[in-house]
Amino acid sequence: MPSDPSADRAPIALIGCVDPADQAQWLAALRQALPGERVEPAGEIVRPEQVEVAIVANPDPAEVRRFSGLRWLQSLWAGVERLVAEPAFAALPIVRMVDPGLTRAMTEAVLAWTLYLHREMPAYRVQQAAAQWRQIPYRRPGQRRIGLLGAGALGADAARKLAAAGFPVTAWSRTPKTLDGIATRHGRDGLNTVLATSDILIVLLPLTGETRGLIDAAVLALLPADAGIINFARGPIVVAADLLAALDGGRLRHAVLDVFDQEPLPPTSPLWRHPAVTVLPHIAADSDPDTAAAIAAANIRQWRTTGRIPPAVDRARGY
Ligand code: NDP
Ligand code: OXD
Repeated sequence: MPSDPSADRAPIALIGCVDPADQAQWLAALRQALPGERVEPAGEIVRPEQVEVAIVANPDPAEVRRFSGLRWLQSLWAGVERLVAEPAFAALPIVRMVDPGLTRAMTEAVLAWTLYLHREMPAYRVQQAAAQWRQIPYRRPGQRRIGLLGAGALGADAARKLAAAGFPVTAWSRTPKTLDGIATRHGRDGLNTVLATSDILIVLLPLTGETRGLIDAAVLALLPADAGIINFARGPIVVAADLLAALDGGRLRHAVLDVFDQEPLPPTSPLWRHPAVTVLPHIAADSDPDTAAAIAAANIRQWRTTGRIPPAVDRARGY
């Protein structure tokens, strides 16, 4: 009788899917992608200290602490700032999600909401509510400069597709980067150049000690008059009060926000009802169980075969 390789291995814990339907969908996708493993919800694991690897979906760090024998974490999310900030995991490698399926979805969202601003949809929505027939002069994409903060797995692809759609793009990163057909800048000095040429500023940075509060009143003041901003990264990178002041003062035209300091965005937040703000419920690019489970499975299989943990978040950089 063939032996079951999963029988003598500790299970892999799935931590952090709180919605039962969500959890069932992830479990099914992960079990299908990892036929030689037992993937179990964290709450059902009787000997948590035996678990060596956990697959985590934005978990409460306290829940992860129960698993004292962990060798590494595979995140189903691209952003891992909560885990990185947890002192108890300072020595635990965190492998974040880098998935071409997620990148495709994010680029689609970047294109959709860039075109939303570029083709003046917020203004036409307001005009329609007032039964106002007024044609806003058309600008070609070549006349709308885009600044992209973040040129990593997500930002680099979005930059390429925006450039292919005809927009002049300047991408900003921490270290120097070369991207075909795209102007690039890096470091704090490079930021000012990017801001000055961003009719639409798109934020795709990780949340770190350096990026928290980066987009404040001083930074917003460097954008061209009437600029738009899209934040698809993390709420605390943009200082909400400074953003509201810039919108109220008429310096900025419109903000598209998918991420917030507190999620869900509390009903009392002034952002909900602000005429120059489009609120999205963190939907720019959701991890897709079908594609993300395959990436997590490939990482785990590689670790089982070689003993090498896949490339993990760099603690010193914070991402
Ligand atoms: P990567 O780590 O691949 O890329 C990060 C980019 O940001 C890199 O270009 C990096 O520079 C740059 N960067 C980091 N710190 C700084 C800094 N201090 N100054 C300048 N540039 C900096 O991340 P991803 O592209 O995969 O993801 C980005 C973020 O998007 C995630 O961390 C997450 O928060 C968010 N996200 C949001 C989603 C949503 O649905 N709203 C979905 C998925 C992700 P360098 O190239 O030099 O390293
Ligand atoms: C992520 C996200 O980080 O969905 O993956 O925000």
